[in-house]
Amino acid sequence: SYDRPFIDSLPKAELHLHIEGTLEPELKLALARRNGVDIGQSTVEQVRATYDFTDLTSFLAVYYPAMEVLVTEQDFHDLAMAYFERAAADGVVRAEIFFDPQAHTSRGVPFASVVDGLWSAVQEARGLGVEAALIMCFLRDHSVKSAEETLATSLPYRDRILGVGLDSDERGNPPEKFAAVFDAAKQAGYRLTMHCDIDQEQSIANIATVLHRIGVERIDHGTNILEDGSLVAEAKERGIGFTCCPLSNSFVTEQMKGQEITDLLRQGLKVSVASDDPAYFGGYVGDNLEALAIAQELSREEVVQLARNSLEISWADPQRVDAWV
Ligand code: ES4
Ligand code: ZN
Repeated sequence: SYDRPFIDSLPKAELHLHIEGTLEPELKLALARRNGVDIGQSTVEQVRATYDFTDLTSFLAVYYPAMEVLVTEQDFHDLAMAYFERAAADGVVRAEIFFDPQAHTSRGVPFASVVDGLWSAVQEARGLGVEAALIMCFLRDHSVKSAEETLATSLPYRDRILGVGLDSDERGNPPEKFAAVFDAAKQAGYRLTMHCDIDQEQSIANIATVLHRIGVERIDHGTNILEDGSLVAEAKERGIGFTCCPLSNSFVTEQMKGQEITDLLRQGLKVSVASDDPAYFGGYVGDNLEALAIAQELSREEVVQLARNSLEISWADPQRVDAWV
């Protein structure tokens, strides 16, 4: 292992983690039993065997059905607490976690159950030394109307939700589809980030749109920006944050895209490493940093820079960030 105690010792932020993607097989079985949901498997090995995919489409086809075991406020609390315990062990001092309300409200789970469960875990995480926050993602392969309704439903919970993002299948669902929803979210006081997935047909056009039209502060993934030098210069000038997920990339694209992540880092962009859906992609943030460091033979200074960037591009109180870096 690549000096794992050193990696773990660095204070870091996890900024790209779908909380539903932290559902480990053991917890999935326990929740299925607790809620009387028949998931068709009864051992960890059987569940793990279903976590089998080769691209985004086959991943999402496993990912969304797995959520049927998440029913009650307590389930969302337990899911998030299990994650925060792992995060603390990885040296995560700040966790801004994504959640997908539409993946739950569309199954009849009330928005309040999701947010109340996650929020009580956010508060409990302080006792573990993890300062956490919630980012609500819209599903880009659902309608604009559904996103608008989700935004409206969220407004009474505005003080518990720090920002909004955009995830799920990017193909055919470009950022401009949600431009008006993001304008309204910004008006309501939400911070903005968006996924720009790896190797899309329109990667550069979509990255230009999120920078110029949407006005995001961060881009989730986004390493295809390297294909356009003027966008790289602009992102550097503006201090745009990038949340890159090597282990996820190796599932969804068959490559870690480690060279691209490292190029952007060495050009001075605010690149960070994160874990996306760790229960499915084989590792949490420390595992992602370790995999990238080994593959790219990163120096200790570069690993430190990745951890520092994650804190600097986080949406934590700047005084808290100064104390961590
Ligand atoms: C996701 Cl890997 C990936 N891509 C798009 N949307 C997602 N939501 C959770 N994981
Ligand atoms: Zn993601």
